[in-house]
Amino acid sequence: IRLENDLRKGLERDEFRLLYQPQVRADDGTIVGLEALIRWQHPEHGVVSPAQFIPVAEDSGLIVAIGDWVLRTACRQLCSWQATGLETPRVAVNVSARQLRAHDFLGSVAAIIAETGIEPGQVELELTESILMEPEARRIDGFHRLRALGVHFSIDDFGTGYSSLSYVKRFPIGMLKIDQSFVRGLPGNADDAGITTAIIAMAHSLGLEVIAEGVETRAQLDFLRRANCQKIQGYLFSRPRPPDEVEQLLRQGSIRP
Ligand code: G
Ligand code: G
Ligand code: MN
Ligand code: NA
Repeated sequence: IRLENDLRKGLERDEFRLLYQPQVRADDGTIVGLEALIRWQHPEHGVVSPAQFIPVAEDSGLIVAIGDWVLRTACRQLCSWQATGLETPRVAVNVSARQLRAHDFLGSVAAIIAETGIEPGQVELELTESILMEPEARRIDGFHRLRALGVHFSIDDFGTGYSSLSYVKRFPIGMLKIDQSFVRGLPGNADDAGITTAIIAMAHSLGLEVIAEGVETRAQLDFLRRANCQKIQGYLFSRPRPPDEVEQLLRQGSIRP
């Protein structure tokens, strides 16, 4: 209850901020996306990880307000970069299951896109497999409406959930994000290497893009390049960074591993 109250106050007092982690092309390091990752600067406890407060936000329903804040802040950031003449890649925002179950989440996405004036094709929503396991027709419609506007959808932490893939047929998914638990064991662990290779091949045969998360070493990158993984995200290229540092990277256009 303490943390819940603090979260509520934190929203009022503007204690949250977004970091952005670049996503790059595997072949030449061109920046092709930014994942927005929330941080909470708590007045007493310092920086609190979303791993700690997102579950509390979900249980209390505050995830709806926080989720709207994240999307609005990310859209505004891209628009303000564009206003200075900077070309921006798309921004990916994490969506929690509870947020999606909340009343008219997809409607609020459309409203925030309209309100901020961002080009819808610059927005990507990261969904988890569990979200897609409980579909209702109305919600699937909502996804297709946003997709028709230009919004992109990806599956986060791919391979850790049910991976039934039947949802790929029903939802307008464009990209799979290979979970970092598989990337960690590359290239030496035979299971991780096999799973990673299989996910990449499967994505390609379904016409989906694929990105590997949590890439930390040159050996992991080399393996993923040979396996034809198109995109990379991880500390090897960049940690999640504050907007002023990301702006410098965007001016460079690409990052060396
Ligand atoms: O950035 P970090 O590795 O600390 O993130 C920890 C977890 O918090 C990850 O699972 C990440 O997806 C999640 N997370 C980070 N930012 C957001 C956000 O804005 N919304 C939601 N729902 N989850 C987030
Ligand atoms: O659940 P999700 O995939 O959204 O979580 C992403 C989390 O992974 C973020 O909290 C981010 O800080 C973290 N992360 C990003 N790149 C790396 C990396 O190369 N290594 C590790 N260990 N964590 C990473
Ligand atoms: Mn994510
Ligand atoms: Na992930």
